[in-house]
Amino acid sequence: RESRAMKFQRQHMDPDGPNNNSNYCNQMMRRRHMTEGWCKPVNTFVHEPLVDVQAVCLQGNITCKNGQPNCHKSNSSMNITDCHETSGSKYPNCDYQTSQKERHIIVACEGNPYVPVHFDASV
Ligand code: PAX
Repeated sequence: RESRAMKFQRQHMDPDGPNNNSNYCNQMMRRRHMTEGWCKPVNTFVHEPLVDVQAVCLQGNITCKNGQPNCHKSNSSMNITDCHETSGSKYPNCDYQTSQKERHIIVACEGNPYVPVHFDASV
């Protein structure tokens, strides 16, 4: 079955994106299987090389939103796209607003190797 590390990559990594169109989130949320069974309400895609996102696990250690101690904030800002479900979205017709940003990302890391498994926030 899919590991937590692989699930993070499926849900949050798009190094070659974004494709610069307002339909990005509608396409990607579906293509990456986040509109099956429900519409995932908020999801961020990171447009940086995987090695650079994995390296965040070695950067500033902070407390996560849930109180766990395994979050890390990127030293640099990164190119990201936030996908937010619109008010008119209704499963199975999941509809998203696409917003491109440059932000520091905060991820939770686990395991050996110590790699990203959860996207906590962007700041
Ligand atoms: P997840 O299910 O929250 O975490 P996500 O990051 O894609 O998925 P499994 O076995 O899958 O249940 N894990 C942790 N979770 C939270 N906090 C810590 N410290 C932690 N350490 C390990 C994926 C797995 O990581 C494990 C956790 O147990 C899961 O294991 O955000 C909800 C979703 O929205 C995304 C991020 C979350 O999805 P919430 O409620 O935390 O705010 N999301 C949210 C986003 O992509 N972008 C955003 O800006 C925000 C705010």
